[in-house]
Formats: sequence, structure tokens, C-alpha cells
Amino acid sequence: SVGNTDSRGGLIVLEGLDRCGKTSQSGKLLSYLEGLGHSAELWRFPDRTTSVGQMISAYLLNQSQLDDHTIHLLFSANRWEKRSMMETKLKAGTTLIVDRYSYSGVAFSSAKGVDVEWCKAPEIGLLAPDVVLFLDIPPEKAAERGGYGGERYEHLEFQKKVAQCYQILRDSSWKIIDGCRGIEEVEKELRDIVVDHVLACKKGKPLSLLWS
Ligand code: FDM
Repeated sequence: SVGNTDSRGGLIVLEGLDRCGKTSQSGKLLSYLEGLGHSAELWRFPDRTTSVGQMISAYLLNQSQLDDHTIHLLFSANRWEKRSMMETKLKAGTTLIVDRYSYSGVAFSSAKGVDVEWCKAPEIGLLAPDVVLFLDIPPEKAAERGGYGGERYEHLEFQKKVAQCYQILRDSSWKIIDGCRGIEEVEKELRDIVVDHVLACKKGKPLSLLWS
């Protein structure tokens, strides 16, 4: 047998407001999948290590000022520069757990008043996630958790607008996870969903493109 040459990794995206728990849950999912013997990697956007990523980081730290459309396109470019590596990894059978993706891109920019369809346009043709795990938590509750780091978007009033903008992006690939519960409870729910999707991808579910 030549083995299952069609088997690919899953593209698993975590989304939500700042302090919703997605970064800790991403790490937990990675260990879980690796423990089950799956090949997996943790990715995050923005990827601040590239030169585009450094421009984004300076903007988020309030060290530079950029027009809302300009920074939007930089966030998008930061995904495009990773697209071919993402496809290569997935096709090689590695599951990618991605902390923020195009939905953050559209939600945060449209929360500033940029037209939603305009925001979506540069994302067209990026790889579509197999599942989007949206960690749902009221903005007030996220703010109570503390630890807003003082970056540009980390203010309650703005996070409330982002929460509304996320609502209109929901589609059939989304799973809404109640993020107000304890870490273990959330983790348990995520594990089952992710394993189902990883197995479906392994069995040959085709990759698709945004927005679909
Ligand atoms: N963010 C993130 C955007 O505005 N657009 C994007 O495309 C992405 C991926 O950047 F406030 C925002 C969301 C967040 C900030 O995210 C940095 P991290 O997760 O705190 O690094």
C-alpha cells in the first residue's frame, strides 16, 4: 500500500475577544493532539516575526500611526505571506492550530468603521479553516479578567464594538464555545470538536478557500 496520500492536517482557528482564553486553550489543544500522536503546530496572527509583522507590532504598541485601511492590508498581507507554508504543512499532514485569523482581521477593522465587504476582500483566496472555535465571553467579563496589556485595541468600549462585528461573521464553520466556564470545562469541549475535525481531514475532506 502507498498509504493514505490524500490525508491532510486540519486548519483549526481560535477566535474571540482579548482575554477570552484562546491563547491558553490553543496551547492545551496542541499538547492534546501531540499526545494522541498527531502532527500539529501552533500558529498565531499577527505573526510579529516577519518584517510586515514588525510594522503591525509597532502599530499595536502605539509606536506608529497608520491609516485604518493601511493597517488592515498589513494584517492581511501577514496572512498572505504565510499562505504557501500553511498549505504545504497541511498537505504534509500537519494540523495547524491558529490563534486568530481573517475573522479578527475583519472584526477589528470593521469595528473602527471600515466597510465589512471592503475588509473581507483581501482575505479572499486564503485557506478556509475547517473549524472556527469562537470563545464567547461578554466584553465586561473579559475586562474583569484583567491583564489588558495596554496595546491599541485593549479597551472595553472598543472590545464591545469588536464583539458586535464578530457576530455578523458567524457561519457554518463556527462553533460557539461558552468561554465563561472554567478552563478545564472549555478544554474538554474543544478537544472533542477538534479531534472530529482532524479525523475528517485525515479521511480526505478537501481544503477550501475564504470566504465559503
Ligand atoms: N488583530 C489581529 C487585528 O486587528 N487584525 C488581524 O488581522 C489580527 C490577526 O491585533 F487586538 C488585532 C487583534 C488584537 C491584536 O492580537 C493583536 P494578539 O492576539 O493580542 O497578538
